[in-house]
Amino acid sequence: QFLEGLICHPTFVNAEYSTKFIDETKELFSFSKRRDRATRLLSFLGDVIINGNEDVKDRPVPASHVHQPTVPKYSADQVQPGLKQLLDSDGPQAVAQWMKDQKKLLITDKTMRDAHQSLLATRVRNFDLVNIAPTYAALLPELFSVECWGGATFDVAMRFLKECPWERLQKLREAMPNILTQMLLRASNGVGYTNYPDNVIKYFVKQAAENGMDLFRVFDSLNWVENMRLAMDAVLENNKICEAAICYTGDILDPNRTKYSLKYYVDMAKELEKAGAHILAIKDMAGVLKPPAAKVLIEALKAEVGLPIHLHSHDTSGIAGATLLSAADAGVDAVDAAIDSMSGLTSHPNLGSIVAALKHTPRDTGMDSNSLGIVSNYWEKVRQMYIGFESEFHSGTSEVYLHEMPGGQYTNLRQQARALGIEERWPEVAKVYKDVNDMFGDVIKVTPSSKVVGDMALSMITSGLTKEDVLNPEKEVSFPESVVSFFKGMMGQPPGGFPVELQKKILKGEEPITVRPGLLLDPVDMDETRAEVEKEIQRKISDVELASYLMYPDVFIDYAEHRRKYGNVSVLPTLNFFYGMKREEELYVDIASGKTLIIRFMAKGKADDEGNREVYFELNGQSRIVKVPDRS
Ligand code: 3PY
Ligand code: ZN
Repeated sequence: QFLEGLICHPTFVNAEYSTKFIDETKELFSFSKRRDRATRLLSFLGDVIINGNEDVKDRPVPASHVHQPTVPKYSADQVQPGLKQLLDSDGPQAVAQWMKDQKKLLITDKTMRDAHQSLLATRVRNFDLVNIAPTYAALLPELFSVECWGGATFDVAMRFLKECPWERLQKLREAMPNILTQMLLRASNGVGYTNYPDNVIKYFVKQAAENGMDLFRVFDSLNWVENMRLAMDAVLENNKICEAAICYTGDILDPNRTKYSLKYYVDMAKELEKAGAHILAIKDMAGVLKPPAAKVLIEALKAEVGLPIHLHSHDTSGIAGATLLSAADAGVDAVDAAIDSMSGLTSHPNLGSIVAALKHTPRDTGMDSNSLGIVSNYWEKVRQMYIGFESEFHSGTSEVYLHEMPGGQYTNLRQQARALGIEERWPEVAKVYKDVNDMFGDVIKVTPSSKVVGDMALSMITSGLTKEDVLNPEKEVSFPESVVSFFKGMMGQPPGGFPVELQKKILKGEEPITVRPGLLLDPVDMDETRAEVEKEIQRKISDVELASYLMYPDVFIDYAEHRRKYGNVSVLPTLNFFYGMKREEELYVDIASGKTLIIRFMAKGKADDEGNREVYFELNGQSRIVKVPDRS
């Protein structure tokens, strides 16, 4: 390739070269970079062919007819301007005002984040998200926003999918230039499970804003407004849309559940309005807001608060669609839904059905059902490739009103139960989850407080403890780390405080904190941290990589090592990423714009004395061999 590059180079062809030509013509060597990228990808594929991808081990495998779906191509002139242009030209307040001034029911599509977090253990890869994004831009410009980032996706992208969450954001932004991008930010818990120092949260929000995020839905897992302000202010400082969320739990119509009353929600909404939110979200993370309660809640909020209201729910019960329609009647401005083939169960109500239900009514969404059908067909095919991550749930369940488990946690907790060998005892897990909630003082359950409740429930079941054992001051109990941290106040203060006796038992004499945890955490020295990371991984890191490290230090280091060894594996189609290649299969891999590798898997060799096996490929027609340690 070097010679080929040399003899074809115009300077060489025109005999205009001097003795310095080879030293000064860097592009002559660029093939080695490309070859290096190719070698790393072949090593990855070879490893998956020999050893399998650990993440799908012992999971159901897609049927043989399942394939990577193709997408229709749209040109840039088919993309109409949308709300993104309004945000960029007139700012976030103009978007909020526009929401209130118009009558259609606005819809956010959750498919690219919460829906797959709730149905497929957050495993949908950059490849499948970015592929369909131009279709969204061309066919679905009426969407209010596309939630495509944040929540658990940040962690899972690096930890399991070995891909860069920031690349996801940048590529989606580029592919959907007219649609608002939306993310879920866990206030001071960022996109993690613990409280981060204030400067880390500010840095993270700035990076997200600069890399393509438009609308930040900010919530605190205990509905503690004090703990939301910092993240909200960071969004406001970056001139992006600040959507402050109230997590909904309990039942405002149940006279026996007085802790989370209508007044509680209205008061919190007023606080968030004062704190500078542009939009108010009602985040019904478990899907327990019933249709009649939605009407009462939305009417009250519309009467008492000036902000546009955005309702989020999950369809675990099977009737969340009715909740959205009831809220639409009551005047809610926007709702969350998922594309048909990714809707229902622990995901969200069906977007296409909401659109159809409201046709020829004053809240007609104006969205086109045919376009939605095209997008839904794509997701249906994508979903088939992720069958390994599907949950066991096949129907809606009214049990959700009892345990109030968030949709995003449902499938994860079940995976955890499975890893502990107690999946068979799922009904018991759900019951103990409720007991833990009662013991902990009826807490709001959403990441990370929901993890605290889930960890405690699993720990009680695996160690055979009852509620009475836990509450008995005489009985020695070993509490999970997350539970201790929660009772120390490290996730903030729950409404109504902690149950005092249990807190004493858990903290064993240690004093809890009562202030915002961020006030006690020292700021991170960014330059020093950057230098440490660069030393550890032996290369320079970008600003967004620093943000990844700050959120998940160990996960980032592992991911960086994977990337060093195997390159950017997000360019591989999903079936090949999870299941390797079939013999004689030919694969076209776009490693950069205009640069495609043609990979054909030929054969596997026998293991040598050191336990390595050769894997034979053809790369762009040339034979290539990679050596892989056989761990199978
Ligand atoms: C998350 O924090 O990831 C959630 O989806 C909470 O509902
Ligand atoms: Zn959700």
